[in-house]
Amino acid sequence: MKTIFSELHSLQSVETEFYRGKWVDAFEIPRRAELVLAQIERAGLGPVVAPDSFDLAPVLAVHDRDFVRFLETAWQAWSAEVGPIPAYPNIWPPRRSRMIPTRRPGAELGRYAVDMSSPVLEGTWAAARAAVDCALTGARLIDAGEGAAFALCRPPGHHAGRDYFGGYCFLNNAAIAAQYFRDSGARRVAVLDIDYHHGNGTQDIFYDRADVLTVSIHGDPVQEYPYYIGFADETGEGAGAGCNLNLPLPWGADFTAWSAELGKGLERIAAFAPDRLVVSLGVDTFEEDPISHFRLRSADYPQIGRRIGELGLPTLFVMEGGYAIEAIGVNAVAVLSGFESAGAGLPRHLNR
Ligand code: OKP
Ligand code: ZN
Repeated sequence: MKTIFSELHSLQSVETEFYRGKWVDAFEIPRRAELVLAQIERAGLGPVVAPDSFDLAPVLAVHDRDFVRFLETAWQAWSAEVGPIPAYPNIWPPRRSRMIPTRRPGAELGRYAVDMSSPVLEGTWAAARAAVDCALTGARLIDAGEGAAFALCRPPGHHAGRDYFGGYCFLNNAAIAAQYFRDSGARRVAVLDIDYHHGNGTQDIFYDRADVLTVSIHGDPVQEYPYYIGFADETGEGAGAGCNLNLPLPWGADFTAWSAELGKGLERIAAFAPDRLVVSLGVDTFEEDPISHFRLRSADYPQIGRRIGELGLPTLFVMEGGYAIEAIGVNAVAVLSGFESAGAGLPRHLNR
């Protein structure tokens, strides 16, 4: 399958992050994407192509206009006042505050940020836009007949909601691609999120909709980020009732446990009979991941891909997390190769 990749990802780069009360070496670093790219080439997965440029319409089909305006202008506003240093929130709106619009840079940051993991830098907007372009180009390739594509997105996206950012995410690449599929004629789209962390942004964006099924397998929010959302009793609301499936697992879950949840997720997706599948592909489920607590091994990842491939759906993989730097490439590409080994991902005209 084709990989869509932009060098602009490297514009989102910090040395340190605030983790458990300390500034430590950053986990979400440009080298992550470089190592996935290197493994794609080593494994001969397929061509690596640059993204097309899309206008803001597909972004605004998912995200709030004022939030997008904020992200686009935040660096300019912050650096003009504070200087050329990373913009971190240090204040958040209290509950029941009236959310009176503010253009004070620090106050606006806290209004839209949910945590301190995603500083706004000079190149953040360009990097986030490029990641969206990768996802949308992948979606476009699939609409044009490819059976699968891999959007090597960085920064990741699944924690970004309609009007908030955090968890290393700014724009929700997977959700934007899912909505693009809807707008290009897919009647139903499923999003399967296999990152270690709950895909809270994606869930939130589609929570009241019957046309997009969201399924996430993740660390139980009782123990794990994002803490406030991702519980099994969150099943969708309104027209979307029954169209969200959360499959939380406790710290220490191994592949046997994880695999059983994948089975439930795949079964739900098959019953939903979507026209397109988007996979939020995180490999922070790996046993050596430095910020996560599942116990998957490298040998497990091809099986995950194979089982997703057995759905036989046109599938867009979108890169999310994975912080065990030495294994991220091997594990991510193993999912994609496993998917192809199921006979999935061939151009659709060869299947018909
Ligand atoms: C992004 B992705 C927990 C700190 C968590 C943010 C994690 C974001 C993960 N003590 N920091 O889903 O891989
Ligand atoms: Zn994650």
